Amino acid sequence: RYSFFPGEPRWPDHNRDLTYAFDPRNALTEEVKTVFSRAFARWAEVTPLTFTRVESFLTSDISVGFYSGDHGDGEPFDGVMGTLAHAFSPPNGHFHLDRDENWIVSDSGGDGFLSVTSAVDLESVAVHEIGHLLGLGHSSVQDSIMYPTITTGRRKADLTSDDVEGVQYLY
Ligand code: TQI
Ligand code: ZN
Ligand code: ZN
Repeated sequence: RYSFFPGEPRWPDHNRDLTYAFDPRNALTEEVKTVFSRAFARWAEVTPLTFTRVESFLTSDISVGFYSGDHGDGEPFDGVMGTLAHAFSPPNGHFHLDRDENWIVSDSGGDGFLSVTSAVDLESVAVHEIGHLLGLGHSSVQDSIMYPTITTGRRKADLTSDDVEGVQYLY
């Protein structure tokens, strides 16, 4: 079953139209940014929340960036595999990804299977981390997005009823 962070933090009622921005230092391609917009859209579909991409990285509610190793928040990344990404509970909004992973950036077609043992599907990780950004902890339901394991090379980006029930409890 779904879980929450201690104290059940969530985005406040007056801030349900959330903005997100990418770290301009990453110079991400539109293809990569589109993967994130698809991931946000999955959560927007089942909640009253909206997610709008803005340019100003410093004032957006949610900030997304790829970093290597120690990047200044006391939770350094560790190179290929191990920690892939982290996101903090509301209303922090920081969403960091390990720049050193072999990220699979795929379009919406196909099932995203790739037989590379160290490749990780970006959209799957983004959907999971956005769950944390919204206040969800880990789930005990194996197929859920918030279940704390991921299979390398595999896409798992569809919300399950467990994820939906969890986020709808909060919003
Ligand atoms: N990063 C962990 C995660 O996002 C960080 C973490 C550990 C965490 N415990 C937590 C975050 C408790 C919030 C609350 O779960 S990770 C997965 C998994 C990671 C893991 O890099 O290990 C995904 C990132 F395990 F679910 F597959 C993305 Cl999808
Ligand atoms: Zn970080
Ligand atoms: Zn997690």
